[in-house]
Amino acid sequence: TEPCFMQKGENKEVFQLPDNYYPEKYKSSSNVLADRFGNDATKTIPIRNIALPDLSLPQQLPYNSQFSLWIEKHRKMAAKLIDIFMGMRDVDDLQSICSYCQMRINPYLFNYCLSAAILHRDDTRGLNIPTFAETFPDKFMDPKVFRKAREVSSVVPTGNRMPVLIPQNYTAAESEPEQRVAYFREDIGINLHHWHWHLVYPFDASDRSIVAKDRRGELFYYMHQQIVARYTTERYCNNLGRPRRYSNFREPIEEGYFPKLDSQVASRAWPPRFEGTKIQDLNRPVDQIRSDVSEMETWRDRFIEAINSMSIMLPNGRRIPLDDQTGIDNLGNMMESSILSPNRPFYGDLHNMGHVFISYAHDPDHRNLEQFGVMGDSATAMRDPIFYRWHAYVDDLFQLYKDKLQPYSSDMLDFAGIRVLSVDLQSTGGANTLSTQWEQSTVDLGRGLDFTPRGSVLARFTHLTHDDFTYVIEVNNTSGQGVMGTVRLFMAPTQDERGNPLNFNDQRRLMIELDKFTQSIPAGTSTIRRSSLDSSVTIPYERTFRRQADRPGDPGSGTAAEFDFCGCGWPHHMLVPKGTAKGFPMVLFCMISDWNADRVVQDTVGVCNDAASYCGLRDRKYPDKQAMGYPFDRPIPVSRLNDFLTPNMNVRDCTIRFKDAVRQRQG
Ligand code: CUO
Repeated sequence: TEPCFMQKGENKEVFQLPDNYYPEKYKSSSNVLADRFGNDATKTIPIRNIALPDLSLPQQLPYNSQFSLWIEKHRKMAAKLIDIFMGMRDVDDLQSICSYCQMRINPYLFNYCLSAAILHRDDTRGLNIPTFAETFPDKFMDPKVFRKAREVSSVVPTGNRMPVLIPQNYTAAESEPEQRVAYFREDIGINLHHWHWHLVYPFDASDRSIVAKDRRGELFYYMHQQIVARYTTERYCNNLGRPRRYSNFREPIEEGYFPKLDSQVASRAWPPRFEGTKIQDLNRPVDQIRSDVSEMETWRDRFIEAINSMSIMLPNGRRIPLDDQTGIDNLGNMMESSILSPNRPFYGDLHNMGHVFISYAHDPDHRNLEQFGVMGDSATAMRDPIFYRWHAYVDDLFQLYKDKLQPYSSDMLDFAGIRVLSVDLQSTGGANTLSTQWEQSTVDLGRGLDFTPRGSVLARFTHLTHDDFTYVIEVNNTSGQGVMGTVRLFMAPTQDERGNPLNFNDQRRLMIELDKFTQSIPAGTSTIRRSSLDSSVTIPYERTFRRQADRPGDPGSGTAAEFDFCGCGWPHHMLVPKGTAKGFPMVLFCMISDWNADRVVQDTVGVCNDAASYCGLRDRKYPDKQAMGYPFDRPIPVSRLNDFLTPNMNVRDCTIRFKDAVRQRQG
């Protein structure tokens, strides 16, 4: 947090601040500071002295406090600051206001608002910003790492530094069954994806166009539905039952969670939640939060009533129908809730306040002066087992609506003339066997360490990974001419944690999207080969963890704005569930649907479009006309997956085999 200092590789660039930009406490020493940081500078960048806007609202958040988008007071501060950043005439003015803000505004708030502004301004597309894991590594890893890193950075010269090892499974002992899926909950890439998703899809802003992205309410539903499906599958692989729905807000939460994270900004440990804690009425004047648990119940009941009556009550008392086209999008916005909710005063803020109630369960009236737990922050929420219990329940509420829809008729599923003869996986493990294991990778903590001397400090962490594989799809096209199709690939478990076969309606909700792509299909028989690396769900490891400057030649890179949008995407190393040592049975599903019915006519050249399934496209429509999750998003009135298949679909039983070994990431 040095006020006038920024380093790029070997070059040290120094901002030259106008005198009035220094905060009071530094004013008397501004010359000393400028000398200290400026003496070995390779370049000095003068900062424009602009007429400063009113920052009193965002400055109300103490510098050393936590920041949460789910707290309305914080949200208003963020909206104001984003407005200020968006309103700057040009990049020089933006740079100027940022220099002014950096020492005055809470760093989390500042970083969020600047990231949002960079993402939404036209003139910041060329700007290079570091990944969030580098800026605030304290949100993603064991604080012991920082002590070691401090040691390394002050004793060992850059170049000779060995990576600091981040332990695996450090938050609980093996006697805690939930710990078996800690590799998923605490995965750095998964948490980064979730933070990015919420950055790209904010639910509040004074500029409505920042929120009003195409089908954002539906994507809120779908992306989180997929998280629950993936997590449930991981649980089955680890002999754990599906997440129990957090549906009774009066019941104690059985699972405790002890995050073992320290906030470097707040100089505090993140508070834990003990086993058996109940959420309680909130009264925290300091956060301007006053809400009773009964309010959540009222919102929930109104949400369910809307589904039962298949209509939404508007503020003027009229009702609009929940239809096939926009129903789920409206419900997503009502549930989250976002400012696009058709009636926020009436339907309230169920999902967001669920996060808030849970994150303050340990100190609902602030008598212990504690801040929120990990559920209060989109960068950390997925670490806590209750996240999945809450989102599984939220998903059940969405399913109530989906269950009201007519099942797809065969003409909404079939593709005349197209027959999928077979679908197979080819990988190192042999045909239709996927191999998973641990892998160690490194991330640079240099930027997030708030001490000198700095420079690169690498941390090595262990995560799940899988061997690359290829889908091989045999197609027969009897239409007599070439056609365009959309290939949809999903995978689901076939049995629960006890080895009992899943009934199809449960299995359908566990269909994990693996890939979706447009394919030209010549007349006659042909073979489609598709690499797992090209998944429309994931982004490559490099994009999750490295800033753009570190990865020249990466096709998805190019600009920082692109990078920030492109930073959204399921981490590729988590594409495939862990499986088991003896092999966990899954079923692979392939459908080729008619592209003419699916296509969205738009120009996507130059748009980062390789993780559109969960993240959409920047400034574009969601690139698939079908409902998200199609063809499994609606109830299906058959009892076996095989009975559901139309000729343009096929399935293959496959196995995921896990090897308990660690390999090093190459390169
Ligand atoms: Cu992403 Cu609850 O919305 O975490």
